[in-house]
Amino acid sequence: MSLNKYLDVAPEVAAAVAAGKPVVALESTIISHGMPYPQNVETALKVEEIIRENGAVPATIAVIGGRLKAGLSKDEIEYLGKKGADVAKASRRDLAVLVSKKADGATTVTTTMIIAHMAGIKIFATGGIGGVHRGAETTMDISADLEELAHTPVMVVCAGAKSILDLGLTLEYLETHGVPVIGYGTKELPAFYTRKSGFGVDYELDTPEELANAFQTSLDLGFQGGMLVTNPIPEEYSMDHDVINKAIDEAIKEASEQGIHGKATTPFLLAKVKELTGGDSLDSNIQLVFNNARLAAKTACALSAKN
Ligand code: PSU
Ligand code: MN
Repeated sequence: MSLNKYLDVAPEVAAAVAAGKPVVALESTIISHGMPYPQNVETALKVEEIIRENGAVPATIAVIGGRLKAGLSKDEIEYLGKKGADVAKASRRDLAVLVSKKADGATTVTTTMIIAHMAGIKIFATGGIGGVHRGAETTMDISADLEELAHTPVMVVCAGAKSILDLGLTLEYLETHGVPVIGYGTKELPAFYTRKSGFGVDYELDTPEELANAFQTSLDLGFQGGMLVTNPIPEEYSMDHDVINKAIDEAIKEASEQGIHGKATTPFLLAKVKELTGGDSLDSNIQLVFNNARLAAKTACALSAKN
């Protein structure tokens, strides 16, 4: 494999990829913009540990000093976690300028998929993806994550999407762009903090082997797009529907009153929801990321066993 000249793959990650061993990519916007310090750093390190316990090598992804990094050191994770929202949130449109300026960037689902693919990593675990925002019929606010899922062959394991988004329109967009939405052990799309959303997924698959088979088949078919696996939050950590939906409605109202728009919208809504629900939503958020890391690692092992 000839690697991109701006890419640095950590030696352990490069060795695992070269040997066809299981590797799981992780994003860094969840560290810088998704959770407060120090829980963000603790969570990021614990997620790496969970991936190792389940037989795979973790590769946390970020842009540091203009280098695309697949595999961060503890110090680099600590650095991003401490800087928090002072690190640029880097989506596809930001990457070239940040790299040319030798700047730092926290990678979203979009840029984590891009860099994972460059490094030869096929599976990526996170919390929630971006999607079509409520009111998108007038704002046109649709996350670049959906477009990336359409074009980049990486499996993304998440807990569904938060209802800060219009989940129905998000599913329509994914359908149009040919992205399969899989429910892990469920026929219903999970809504991040809750196991149910009222919307159906395309397919239910029930084991890591089934997930690996489906994704390998997509690769064998020569499809350039990804696959979205939605894994419901464990029952004991899921939140009350009414409590979370009330907080989300309030957060959306405040965002519109304050004229929040563009790339600031998602971080604003996430922080507001957290503020309105106290520590409960943060605890749920952390637990669902752990749960996704376990499933992604097991699926990476199953995929590796096929090759
Ligand atoms: N949704 C979450 N948690 C997150 C994000 C989204 O529940 O941390 C982050 C991810 O990095 C995602 C990004 O890729 O926000 C989407 O931002 P936008 O909506 O601006 O595309
Ligand atoms: Mn947006």
